Amino acid sequence: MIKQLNALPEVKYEGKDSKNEFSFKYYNPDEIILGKPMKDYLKFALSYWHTLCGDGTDPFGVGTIDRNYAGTTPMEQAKAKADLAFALMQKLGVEYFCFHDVDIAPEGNNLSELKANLIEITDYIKTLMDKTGIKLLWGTANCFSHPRYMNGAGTASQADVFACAATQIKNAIDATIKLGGTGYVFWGGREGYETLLNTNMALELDNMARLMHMAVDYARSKGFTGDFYIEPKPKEPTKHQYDFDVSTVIGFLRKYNLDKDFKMNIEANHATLAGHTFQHELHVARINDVFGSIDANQGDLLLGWDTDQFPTNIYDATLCMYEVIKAGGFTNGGLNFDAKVRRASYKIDDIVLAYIAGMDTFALGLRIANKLLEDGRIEDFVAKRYDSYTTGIGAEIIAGKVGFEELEKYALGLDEIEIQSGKQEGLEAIFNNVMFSV
Ligand code: XLS
Ligand code: NI
Ligand code: NI
Repeated sequence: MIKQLNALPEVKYEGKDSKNEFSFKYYNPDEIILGKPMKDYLKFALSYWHTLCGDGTDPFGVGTIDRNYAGTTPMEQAKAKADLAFALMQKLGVEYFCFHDVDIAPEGNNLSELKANLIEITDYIKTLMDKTGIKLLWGTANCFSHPRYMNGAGTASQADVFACAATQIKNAIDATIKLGGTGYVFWGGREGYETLLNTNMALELDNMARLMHMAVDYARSKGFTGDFYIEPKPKEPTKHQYDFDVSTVIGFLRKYNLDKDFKMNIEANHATLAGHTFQHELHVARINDVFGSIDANQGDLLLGWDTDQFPTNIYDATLCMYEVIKAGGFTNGGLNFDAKVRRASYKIDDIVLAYIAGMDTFALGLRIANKLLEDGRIEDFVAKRYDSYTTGIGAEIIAGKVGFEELEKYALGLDEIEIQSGKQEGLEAIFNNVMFSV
């Protein structure tokens, strides 16, 4: 694969009229938008698992994507895989990556072998990072694929399994710190249940919180100053996942006093699986000060699972970047393409084109979101819609100066109220007007 990749041109910005498919039409990394280079607003990251590991296997067929990394031993293969990852990021100008422990290191036969492999491969990856300037956005541990986690990891019914999960997370935190990562993710792949008939939900949730506290205590003691993230997802692989959506996770974090250390890593496809829009999840995180990072992908609303497609929907990307701008941009987080090419897109060219499509989609989304804010009509409408809370009785409600007695007295003295229009269609038309005049 590396040979085919090397044969491809370096991907550069050529503008929207270019017909060169190996060029960016909207992503111009150093162009300043809202006072920052686009690349700093977008902070694109490569997902190691989909881009370097997934082979297109589905329940009906074997892999279609060549993952035969040159090298005889699993470690040699892991190194060849890392070489390909860094060559690909350089070709695309992607400056960050994200990994699970077992994406980068051979799993070996037991946890000790995994630990040793992780140390060896991170030494190697560190040299590639130093050479290229590419950085780690976040790391995580895969506590869902191995059969030992069939009943969960932090929420497993057996303490021995809990101990294995803690061990894997400890070593993944060490790897994250060693590579200078600014985030550590918890995604609860098996942290949920299939049936309440066999489940002690109260204990499982308490244990999950215990595991997270241990992770925070350990990482902070080792000097980690980045963010911890929970990545909400309502279902799949379990029927009910405990990290269901942003609101549910906020309740969990507050109950267990984890809200100082944890933020959200929000994935577009998980939002829609939870019956929300991507913007809804970002918005809820933003207004609760837990917006952290994004897994940028998109689902297929006609299918009911996490299809993890590369994002190409400009409307959703615009609303996403609108929220990101309003959140003040990313601090430790970024836009990680937790996305995979379709099974029939089996060539390395397809992976490059998929990243170009995703990066251009978010670059265009950023451009349009910026225009929407400059245009100001939507923002002004929202501000005016609530202006009754800035004076008179509204200001008194906000200031906590009135209660039911005072409000009753006030309301009984009112004449007929002229109720405002919500003006949804008009606002949608403004949105389209701005979107298509970019
Ligand atoms: C799966 C998740 C996973 C996380 C990292 O649905 O999106 O890929 O991002 O464990
Ligand atoms: Ni994800
Ligand atoms: Ni996902």
